[in-house]
Amino acid sequence: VSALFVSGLPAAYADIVDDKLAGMEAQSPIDIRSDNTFFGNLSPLTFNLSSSTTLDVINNGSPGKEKTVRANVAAGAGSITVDGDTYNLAQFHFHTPSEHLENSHATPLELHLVFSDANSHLLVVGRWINYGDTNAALAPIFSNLPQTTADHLAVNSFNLNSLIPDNLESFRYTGSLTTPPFSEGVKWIDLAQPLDMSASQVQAFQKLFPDGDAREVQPLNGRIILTDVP
Ligand code: BO1
Ligand code: ZN
Repeated sequence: VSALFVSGLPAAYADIVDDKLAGMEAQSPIDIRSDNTFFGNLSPLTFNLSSSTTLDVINNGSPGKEKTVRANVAAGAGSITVDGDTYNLAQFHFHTPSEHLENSHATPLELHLVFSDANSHLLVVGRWINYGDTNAALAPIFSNLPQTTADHLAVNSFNLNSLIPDNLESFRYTGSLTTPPFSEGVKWIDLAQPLDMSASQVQAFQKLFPDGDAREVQPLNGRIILTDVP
């Protein structure tokens, strides 16, 4: 069925139609609510992250493309193992406001850590960012954000462990990239424990993307969200 010819389409479908993605039905981000999550024992997450990696930070602000500040990490800098599969960290980046909603509420920012396995299957670890104390680990990035797509910021020693909480409770579901080409089959692990940043750090990012760079939430279409948050 081509959604392009369906009238009265729910608003949530609008950007799928715009992007001629009719037929793709397992998209991200989503609204994670207590009434659409199922509690259970989830398989353990094993992060193996460098405490001192180099970052190449770019501003990928081209309209119609992935619009964010992205930190490319050195090869071998990090991995996650889950359900017997190991995925290597390729990059992390941010969205404002958060793309995933928590009980229909956005937070000021969301972190995405993008991992890829030997077969190029993608797994994204998401983490909500709230207003709080200055985030010292992220200060070298947020105090020197690349202002244009021509800018590169080199960070020579970044502790990737600073991005991951001790408490690894999460929400897990299968979705898509949130930017073109919106490819599906992406494993999403949204950590329940938020990260804190100061208002001025958040503001520095929002200045780069005044209209935000978050995609609207997408329909679940029968998918389930699993959680081990009590
Ligand atoms: S997101 O986390 O859903 N916002 C997201 C959006 C786009 C990508 C990744 C995550 N793009 C993909 C590219 C792949 C590349 C991978 C890692 O990023 O489509 O070709 O390997 O950089
Ligand atoms: Zn993202």
